[in-house]
Amino acid sequence: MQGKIIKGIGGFYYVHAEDGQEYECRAKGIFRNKKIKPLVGDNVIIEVLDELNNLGNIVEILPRFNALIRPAVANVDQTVVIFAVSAPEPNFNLLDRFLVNMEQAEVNTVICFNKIDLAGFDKCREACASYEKSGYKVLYISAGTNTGIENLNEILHGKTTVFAGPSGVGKSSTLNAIKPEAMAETGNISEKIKRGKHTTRHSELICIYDDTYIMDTPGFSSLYVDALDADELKDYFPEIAVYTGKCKFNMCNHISEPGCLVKEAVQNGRISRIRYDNYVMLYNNLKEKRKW
Ligand SMILES: Nc1nc2c(ncn2[C@@H]2O[C@H](COP(=O)(O)OP(=O)(O)OP(=O)(O)O)[C@@H](O)[C@H]2O)c(=O)[nH]1
Ligand SMILES: [Mg+2]
Ligand SMILES: [Zn+2]
Repeated sequence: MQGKIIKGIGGFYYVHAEDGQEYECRAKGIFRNKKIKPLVGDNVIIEVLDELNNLGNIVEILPRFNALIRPAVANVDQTVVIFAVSAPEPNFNLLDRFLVNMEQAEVNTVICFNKIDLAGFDKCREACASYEKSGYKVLYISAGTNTGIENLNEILHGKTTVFAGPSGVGKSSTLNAIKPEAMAETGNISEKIKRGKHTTRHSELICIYDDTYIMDTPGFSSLYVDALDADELKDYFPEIAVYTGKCKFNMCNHISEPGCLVKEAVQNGRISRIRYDNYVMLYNNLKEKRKW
């Protein structure tokens, strides 16, 4: 029988099967030997061991069309990366590292700024305008006051979407705003440290309606940009990538080369200073790493 892994906890995989039931499954030894780990989002074949208690075995993982490492999920159409405009304050460097990871994985990403009720629309727009010039779709929402949720809903239709972002930004709250029956657990922000408690501990796939799924994932606090050369980084910033081969030097990396059109675009505000500075920082990190 075929099904989809909707959750994995402590070696058990919860499979939503085509008979409409949920089975608690183990992955058979062959996967462990081959070092293949089933992922949330995987389409699998299961054998039912116990019909009364809904227990089974995963006997086959069907081909994945993609798989992300962080968060570890498979068969993803797009990600919605959620950051709060306030509480916690947005870390744009972390956001840019996430975006580079998604560009590498070739997964389309929409940026969603949540908690606009805490800062007011104008202030949010000013703070976040950087990303509108980046070529990414940017949404402003408040899961708390149900603002902008329809706009988010529109892009979800017919797709499997990962909700990713740091802890406490409101991923689970946003899921609940979209589908109150999901009743995803949300945590309170500690007033002192302005950080969310890590309430979501396991990635979980939730069916919103036919053919439309959301993966709620635990928050991340660090992310690495590696597995690429410094020279390749420019391909993963869409608004910088369009300048490839157009500067004075054909191989320009837009760092300190003369006649650089990217630096000119930063000067006159067509490319965001925040994004460019993060690009330079990541570029230098990658260059450093290669020396070792
Ligand atoms: N003011 C305000 N608070 C919000 C909003 N959305 C979420 N919160 C609050 O922010 C806190 C964290 O929300 P969660 O939905 O648990 O955050 P999360 O991203 O799922 O966090 P992790 O599961 O730890 O990754 C909760 O106290 C929410 O009530 C919002 O739009 N406005
Ligand atoms: Mg959560
Ligand atoms: Zn250049």
